[in-house]
Amino acid sequence: MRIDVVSVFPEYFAPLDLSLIARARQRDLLSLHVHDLRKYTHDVHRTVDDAPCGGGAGMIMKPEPWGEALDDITAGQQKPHLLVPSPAGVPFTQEMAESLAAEPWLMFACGRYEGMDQRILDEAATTMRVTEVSLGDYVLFGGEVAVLAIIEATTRLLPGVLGNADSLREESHNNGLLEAPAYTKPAVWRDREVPDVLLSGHHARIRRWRRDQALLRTAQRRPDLLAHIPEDDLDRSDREVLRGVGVEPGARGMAE
Ligand code: 6GU
Repeated sequence: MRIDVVSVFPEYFAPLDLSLIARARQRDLLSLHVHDLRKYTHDVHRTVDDAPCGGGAGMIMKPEPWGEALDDITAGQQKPHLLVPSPAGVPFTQEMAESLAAEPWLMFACGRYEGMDQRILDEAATTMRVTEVSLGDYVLFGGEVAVLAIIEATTRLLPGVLGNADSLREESHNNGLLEAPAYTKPAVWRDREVPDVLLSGHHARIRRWRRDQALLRTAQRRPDLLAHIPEDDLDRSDREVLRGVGVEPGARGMAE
């Protein structure tokens, strides 16, 4: 996979030289390039923003440097999928990470200030796929941190990037529920015990306990996720556990 990132703060992406992403780059599983938007300015002040038309607070990123940057980096036949981080985008999800991981070329355009001139996105959309994507319902200074998160979530799904492929398999097996709590040795630490069942060696019971914990956690923290579990995925014990915390399994609007 190839990834290009354009930003006025290329230094933000130093973490991509660390750890598993660095290893993926060394092994040519990932070709990653960070570009400084200011390289595509021509005035002494290297201006990338201007006041919003129609008035209002903050500054808007100017179209000219972005136009040049996108033309330069994407010159040629094939075009990348352009991702633009924005609190006004569609929510980024694991499902989107899986779909991005299957693409040959991603490009990230990091906005700063109050956003980008809309014509940058409209123009880009005439030659490439453009998706505005949000990390969640809160506001960051700019897209850089969001892009780091999206790159990490996506590249760890590329074949060969994660040392232990079982980790990925187990995640998908947790099918729409939050993970159960996890423990390691020692069995007692500061008078706190690892739950007996996890030390029992009884695999069926351990599986059941983890499933119960996943259901309880999800009901408490993310009841919205329960609404997406297909009815047929819930066995008798699952239903009992959910009823125990006042969730009526299968009722439409289980999320409420
Ligand atoms: Cl993707 N960008 C910015 N600037 N703020 C955000 C965001 C993205 N997601 C949540 N808040």
